[in-house]
Order: sequence, then C-alpha cells, then structure tokens
Amino acid sequence: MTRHMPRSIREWEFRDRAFDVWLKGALRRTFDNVTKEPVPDALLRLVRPPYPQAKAGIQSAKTGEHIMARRVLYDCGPSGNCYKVRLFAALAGIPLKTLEVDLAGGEHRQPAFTALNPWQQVPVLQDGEVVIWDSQAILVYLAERYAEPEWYPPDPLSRAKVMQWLSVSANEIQHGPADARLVRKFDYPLNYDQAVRLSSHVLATINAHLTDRDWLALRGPSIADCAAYPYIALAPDGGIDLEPYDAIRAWMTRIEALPGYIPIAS
Ligand SMILES: N[C@@H](CCC(=O)N[C@@H](CS)C(=O)NCC(=O)O)C(=O)O
Repeated sequence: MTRHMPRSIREWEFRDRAFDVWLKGALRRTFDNVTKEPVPDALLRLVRPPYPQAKAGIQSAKTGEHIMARRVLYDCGPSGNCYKVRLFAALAGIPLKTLEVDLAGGEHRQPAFTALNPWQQVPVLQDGEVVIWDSQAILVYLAERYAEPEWYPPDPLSRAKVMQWLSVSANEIQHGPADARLVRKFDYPLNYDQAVRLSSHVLATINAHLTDRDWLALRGPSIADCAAYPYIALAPDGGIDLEPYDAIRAWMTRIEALPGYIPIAS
C-alpha cells in the first residue's frame, strides 16, 4: 500500500499556502500604515481571485514538474472536518492541493463559494468537474476512486461497518466533542453543558468498543478511523479530558504511528 504523499508536492503546498498568508499580511500592513484603514476585501479578491489555482494547476518546487491541481480541497486549517480529509489523503498517499477559505472573514458565504457548497461550509473537494461537500462523502469518494481498497472495502458488510462510523462521526462526535470545542475555542453560541454530557456518553461507548479491537470498523485502518479521529483527538480543546479512556488513547497512538500521518496543524 502506498501511503506516503510525494514529498515534492507537500513542500509545494506548504510554500503556496505560506505565500498566500504572507501576501495578505503584507497588504494589510501596507494599508494600515498608509491609510490607517483595513485593506478592502475587493482588493484582496483582486490579488487572489476566487480560487484561481483550481484551474491553473501547480508546479512542484522540487522537480519543476507541472502537476495539474486536479484535486483541490477548499480547506480551513483549524477545522477538524477538513483535517479528516487531509489526514486520509496523507495516509493513503493521495496528493491534494489545499486552498484556505477565510471563514472568519466570511469567504464561505460569498457567491463563489456558495456555488460550490450551498451549505456554505468547508471542506469541499473539487476534482476536475466533480464537486463534493461533506467530509464523510469526500472520504468515500477519495477512497473509492484513488485509494487501496483496504481503506473502504467493497463488500457489503465492510461498507455497512464503515458507514456506521461515518454516521457516528457526523452525528454523535460532531454534537459532542466537536461542539464543545466550537464553544470553548471559537465562542460558538451552542449549549456547552449538553455537548459535554453527550461527549461523556460518546467517548465511553467508543472506549468500550475499542477495548477488544484495534480499529473502529475493520481489522485494519479504514476511512472510519480517519472520520472519527480528528474531533476525538481535539476533545481537550473543548475542555474534555481523554485520560479516562485508555482504549481510545491506545487507538489514537496506533493512528499516529501510521506511515504518512499528519497532525492537524501540519
Ligand atoms: N457535515 C459537514 C460539516 C462541515 C462543517 O461544519 N464545517 C464547518 C467548519 S468545521 C464550517 O464550514 N462552518 C462554517 C460556519 O461556521 O459558518 C462535514 O462533515 O463536512
């Protein structure tokens, strides 16, 4: 199984994103100094028109080789839902070009982004003409189309077992540890106590499930683990202690030891 993302592509993605951040920062500083006004959004959009790289493709910084940016992930660094996709792509060795969407600046509510995802949420994957929103759906698509079959085996029982955990990730885990993190870290107006209560139930149930198995759905790692891992690993950001959940911590260690693993902030 090829699990390593080619180094040259990852390096390029890093440089590209760093350049984007630098350019926006430089513009903001120049405007602050000269006009004492914030840089107008219209100017930022001129410098970085909506998603130009999606069409233009990228060039490897290391080899100079031109790589069409066929798969573009509309991304947001701190988002656990986006991290699910980045993590799986890294583990399965699927090169992805990432484009940061400025959620704090409301970029996801602009018409250009709403045309990609009417729910106005990241992540969104664009693969040539194909556009897919929802992290679980993106995992299914990438696994089915580009990964080794072990990540999402085609037999009905494996499919059903994986789907159970994709649902748990989008429901119980989202409304438990992910919502607690949204309140604590990003001041979202959600019910924190309710999210913490649900988290205890969710984590205890998953911990019991993992006491006699290594992976959530199958004998080996699958997209089920990639979907569930981010918001469980990030639970401490929401004030939720993972110390009581031995089996979950051992499972997290197994995921973190997989070749190609990336942490959320990479
Ligand atoms: N079910 C979606 C949920 C996506 C979601 O909640 N995305 C958040 C970032 S983690 C978002 O874009 N929020 C926009 C907002 O808060 O306005 C998925 O799994 O992708």
